[in-house]
Amino acid sequence: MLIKRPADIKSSEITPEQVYIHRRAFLRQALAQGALTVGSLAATTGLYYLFAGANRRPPAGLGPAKLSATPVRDPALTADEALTDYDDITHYNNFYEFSTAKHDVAYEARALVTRPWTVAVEGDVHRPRAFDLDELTRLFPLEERVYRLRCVEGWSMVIPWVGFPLADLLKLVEPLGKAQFVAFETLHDPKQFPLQRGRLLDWPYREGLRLDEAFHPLTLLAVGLYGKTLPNQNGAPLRLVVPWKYGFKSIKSIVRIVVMDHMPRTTWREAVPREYGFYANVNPQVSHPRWSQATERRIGEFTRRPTLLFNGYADQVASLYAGMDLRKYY
Ligand SMILES: Nc1nc2c(c(=O)[nH]1)N[C@H]1C(S)=C(S)[C@@H](COP(=O)(O)O)O[C@H]1N2
Ligand SMILES: [Mo]
Repeated sequence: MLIKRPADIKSSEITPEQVYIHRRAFLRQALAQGALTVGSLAATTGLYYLFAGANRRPPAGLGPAKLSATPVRDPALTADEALTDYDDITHYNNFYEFSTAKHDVAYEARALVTRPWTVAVEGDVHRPRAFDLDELTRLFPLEERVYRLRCVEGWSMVIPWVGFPLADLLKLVEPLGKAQFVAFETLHDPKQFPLQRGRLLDWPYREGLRLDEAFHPLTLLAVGLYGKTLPNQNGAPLRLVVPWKYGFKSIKSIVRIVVMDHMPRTTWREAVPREYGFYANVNPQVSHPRWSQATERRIGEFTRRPTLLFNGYADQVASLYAGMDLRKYY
């Protein structure tokens, strides 16, 4: 059985990529067969995505709708790099509410109901308010931002997001003087998210940022990618994107944003505190306890490339952490 209750799982066994568990089952099977098959070789190397065509696809017609956005020209805010294929961005997903198998997420997420959708923005603010999703996209001009996304598992993509700065929304609700952090929560709905019926994680998925990180111009609330509304598997209808942090910080399908005066509880940190910290800044010099973070595989490429400090955004964000020991605050 894949989904074990947390009490039965040794912390060394949990990763945001339960692929670790898959891989062991998979290696056992390969060993039992007496040989590594082409498929198993593919799954443990960059060849895996070539087999994506064999995965189940949602029926056509349920897909994303067109979205107009002003492309951002500021090179500090948008990367000039080859984009990852739409098909890879939308069929190689981590979204544990649906599945721990990346290629299955798109299919499992096909019927997620994303309208109507309300996002509550509350806590230590002068003007707490619930926003309808479509109201949000009317309130703020949409921008296209091309960002690198680096997962703690050691892969990366380049994604043309459509969204608006989180700062725009926070300014509207006016944080109180004592505000220091912002917490985010994914929708909790076990009827729609099959894995929320089990205890793989302490649902709903929660994430958080320091207030200055939340106000940073790179921090985006995304409502789309590749000029279309967000596919369900990528966190429709609204997800966070924090490009200088590991991907697990970029929480999907958000329904609640809470400004607070203390550091919020966050899902992966609570599940495996030794492995996942609150900050989770991309850093090639700070290894994950079970693997190095020095290099990464860009999806669509075959050889690994060096991982960059703050995922290549050091010029913009390093000052946020001046004087902090990045090994201690991982
Ligand atoms: N609610 C929720 N948000 C989530 C996750 C998740 O499992 N549930 N996975 C995270 C991880 S580990 C990564 S790498 C990114 C993946 O985003 P993508 O599938 O759009 O590439 O989403 C993050 N946000
Ligand atoms: Mo991730």
